[in-house]
Amino acid sequence: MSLFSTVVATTPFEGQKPGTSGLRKKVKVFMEKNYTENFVQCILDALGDKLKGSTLIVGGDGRYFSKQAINIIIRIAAANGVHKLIIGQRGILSTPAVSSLIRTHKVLGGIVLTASHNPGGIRNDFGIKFNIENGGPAPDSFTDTVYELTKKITEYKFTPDLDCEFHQTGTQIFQVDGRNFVVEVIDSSDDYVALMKEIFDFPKLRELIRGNEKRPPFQVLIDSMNGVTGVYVTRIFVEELGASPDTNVRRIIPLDNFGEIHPDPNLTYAKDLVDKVKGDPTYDLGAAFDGDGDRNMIIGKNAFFVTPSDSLAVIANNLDCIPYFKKKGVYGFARSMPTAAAVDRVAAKLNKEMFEVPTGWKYFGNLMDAERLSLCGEESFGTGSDHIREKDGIWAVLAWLSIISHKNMSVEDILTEHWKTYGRNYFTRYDYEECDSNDANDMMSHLEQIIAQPDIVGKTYSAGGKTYKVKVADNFSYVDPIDKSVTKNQGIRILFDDGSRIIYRLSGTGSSGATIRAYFDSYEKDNVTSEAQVMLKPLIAVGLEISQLKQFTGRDEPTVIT
Ligand code: VG1
Ligand code: CO
Repeated sequence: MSLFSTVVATTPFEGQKPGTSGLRKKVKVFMEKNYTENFVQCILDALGDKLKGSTLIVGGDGRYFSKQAINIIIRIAAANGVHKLIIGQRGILSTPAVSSLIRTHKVLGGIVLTASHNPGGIRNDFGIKFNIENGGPAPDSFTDTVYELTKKITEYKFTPDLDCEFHQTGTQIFQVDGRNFVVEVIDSSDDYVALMKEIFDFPKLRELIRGNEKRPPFQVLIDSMNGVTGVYVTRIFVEELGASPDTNVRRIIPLDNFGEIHPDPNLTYAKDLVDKVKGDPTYDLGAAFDGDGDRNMIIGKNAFFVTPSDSLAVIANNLDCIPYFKKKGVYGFARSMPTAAAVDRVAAKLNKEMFEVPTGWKYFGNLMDAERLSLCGEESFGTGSDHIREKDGIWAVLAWLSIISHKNMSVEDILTEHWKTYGRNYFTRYDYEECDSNDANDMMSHLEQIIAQPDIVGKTYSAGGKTYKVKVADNFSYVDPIDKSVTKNQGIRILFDDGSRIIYRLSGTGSSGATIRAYFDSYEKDNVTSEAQVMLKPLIAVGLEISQLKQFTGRDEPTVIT
């Protein structure tokens, strides 16, 4: 059947500005007439001449409104001369899987439908993100262009009669405006599973999970939190590695509202998993992922918590346990600025380059493409390597299992050994979610004034019997070593002369109000087995005093502590 596109008149929406990782708003906002259409058209317009005849990957975490959004994307893409869309079956693709598909199929990019760790369902959040040719999140220059286009859009192109199912795998060819338009629906996990099998030693991991004559099965509890990773966990952990579908995995059916939970793998929102592992001493390791599968949380026996900053450092220190790195070699390491500097110590010892970038995975891509960076992470439960250009939750768990199998040690013993070698960076993050935006902005302006004081360097602050002397106070800015692009205002930093740090920034992934993130970290050479919250108490007190957070926001306590 021959189909024809039309041009639909529209008017701009305010606020279609992508944040740290795509555009995130309430589902109801995306449902407004032309809201999603406008944004998708602007993404395609920002691709310029490369768009015509191109192929794009489309998929997401399956949250509420995904299917409607995919139908919109299909009709707009066809009308704009895109040649082919490769769509995950039922619209399901984890964020790491999209990144991998872009790379293996060598296509122009991918549209990822997710608001990641934000809750889903009709009352909650939806999101759209564009990933570029290298498989990574679009850089600021691209998203700035998209945003500018959204402010002046007057029409979008649409193929109203194009009905395309994406429930079954297979290829469909349509005639649109006299051209072939192809939709290939693919299995959501085949490509990703193949990639993981190239990176890790699956027979060895299977032996760990199943046990052998010398050691009992290593008991894991893998929690997909009703997000997209369920599909991949079933394939990899149950089918490939032989984990029990009854006792080793949980919440593995992706639900469009994530079962009304907050699919964010941290001690607050994954408390259910923490309690299960704590309550059952047979479990050796617990892991959880976020809605779109790029984040991970690792806990050991009795729910011994591994902070993401430490997880990154431990993986960096043990890359020789992973066949991929043995084959490919190891370039440098990187972390986002607020991430504690544990990995820096490993880099120094192994004589590797070390980079500190702004918050958000998009800042790692150039370094990876230039073969300067192999492994990186963020304190926000993101860990990944140059196998793709997104953080990768399942990859991180497989990396940990590889280390455990190689060293034949428990999670806690691996950490303790690491701290004894390198010392420990105590770290915590306080989130104050859904603050009033004006209050949060006022507090940030107040902090700007503090760091602008001429006598700030050398100033001392005391609490709980400890005194901290300011060494540096600034608003973090970054020059990309590869393309020299400059990113400013990435967080207020107050660094003290004993190496302790306090950082304040506003979240760029929320969909309403403002979330203040306060990060605290300090380094101890010898005292490595204390409680982080106890160790950091004086620093936190100083941080709250400097920011006057309570006076500005009225908040006594953070909503989430990690
Ligand atoms: C947060 C994290 C950041 C992460 C981003 C996307 O951003 O702090 O480290 O890269 O989420 O993660 P913000 O601006 O809210 O602090 V995901 O898993 O939501 O794509
Ligand atoms: Co995510």
